Formats: sequence, C-alpha cells, structure tokens
Amino acid sequence: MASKESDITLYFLGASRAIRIAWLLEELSLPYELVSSPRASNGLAPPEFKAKIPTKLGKSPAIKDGNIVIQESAAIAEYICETYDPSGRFLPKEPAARAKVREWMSAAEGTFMIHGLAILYARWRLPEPAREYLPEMEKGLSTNVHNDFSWLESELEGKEYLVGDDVTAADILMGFNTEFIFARNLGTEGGDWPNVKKWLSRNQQREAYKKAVEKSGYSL
Ligand SMILES: N[C@@H](CCC(=O)N[C@@H](CS)C(=O)NCC(=O)O)C(=O)O
Repeated sequence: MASKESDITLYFLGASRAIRIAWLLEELSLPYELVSSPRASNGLAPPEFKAKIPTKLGKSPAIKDGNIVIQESAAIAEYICETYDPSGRFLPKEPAARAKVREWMSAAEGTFMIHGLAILYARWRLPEPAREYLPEMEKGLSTNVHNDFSWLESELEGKEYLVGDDVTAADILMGFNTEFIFARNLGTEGGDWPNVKKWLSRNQQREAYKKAVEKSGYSL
C-alpha cells in the first residue's frame, strides 16, 4: 500500500529519458498526467514546451507531485520508489541489493550517457576545419563506450535482470541509455554484446514498457 495519494504530472519530451519515468509509473500502476511534446526540427525541446516545465533548466523528464517538483531521472525514480513502492520491489530495502541498484542508477547518466554523449556532441559541435578529425576522435572516444558495454555484458551473464531475479529501477534507468547509444551508434561499432541485446529486448517486451511507449508516443 503506497503511503500517500499520487498526483503526478510527467513532463515528457519525445525521444527522451522521460521514458524511464513513464515505464516505472506503469510498472507501479500509478496514474499520471502527461504533458508532452515532440522535439523541434533542430532536435531540441520547443521553447513553448520548456516554458511549461516548472524547473529552471526546463529539461525532461521532470515531475510534479502535489507541490513537489523533481528533475533528474535517477532522483525522480528514487522519489517515486520511496513514496509509492513501500515493499521495495524496484528499489530494494536490503542494503547490498539497494546499493547495487543505485550503482546502476548512477552509472546510467554518470558513466554510460556521458561517454555516449561525448561522441554525439563531437558530431554536432566540431567546427568545420576540424571535422576531418571526427572519425579519429569518435574512435578514441569509443574506447570508453566499449569498456562500459563490456561491463554491462559481463554483469548480465546468466541473468535476466541487472539486480536479483526481477526488474528493478536499475533496468529501468539503464534501458534508455543503452537503447539510445545503440540507436545513434555512439561508439558501438565493432562491439558484440549479445547479453545486452537480449536484456534490452526483454525489457521492451514488458507490458508496462509497452504501455508507456503507447501513451507517450516514445520512439527513438
Ligand atoms: N541528467 C538528466 C538529463 C536531462 C536531459 O538532458 N534531458 C534532455 C532530453 S533526454 C532534454 O530535456 N533536452 C531538451 C533540451 O535541452 O532542449 C536526467 O537524467 O534526467
């Protein structure tokens, strides 16, 4: 039984990390209002959508629950679990399992996403005179991505989910960055990670994930 009534609004930019939060909310069967928008033609959030997000940065995801506003997908997921998952199904109470789930929640942005985005930003921002060096730069930056994916691959050996026997916030946080890095081919060339691919498709077959995609129109 959840400790308080939810009153959640999720600010959902198309093709964004907000899928993590919609997926978690669906897993918990929590109702939520979606304020959503597709990306503008430059790939960014349309200014009128950003203006609706009640944070200074205007990034997605953000949530409002009653009078609390939270940004950063890991912090949002932790808040939702603490408030509406008292049995600790998605964020275990037992300290060792909890620490492992939180390790993945941090790694999703602090390790995987930062290494993938370094390549994406180089593609976007390298000025014309330096663009001839882009392939070499991508190759150099891909070392980090390969190391990260080898770690993920080894952790998934003989396992269906990252921590314990069932889905947790670790899988939910890590799903988006893994899918995104593959979809944009951010340093993944030459790698072969069959456990990661099977885990990703297992996640995507979950009813809650499919509902989140259907409601939000999420697609990369
Ligand atoms: N570290 C943040 C990143 C949030 C973020 O950068 N969101 C992107 C979408 S995935 C965004 O709102 N971009 C639109 C923009 O800046 O215009 C998190 O985990 O929530």
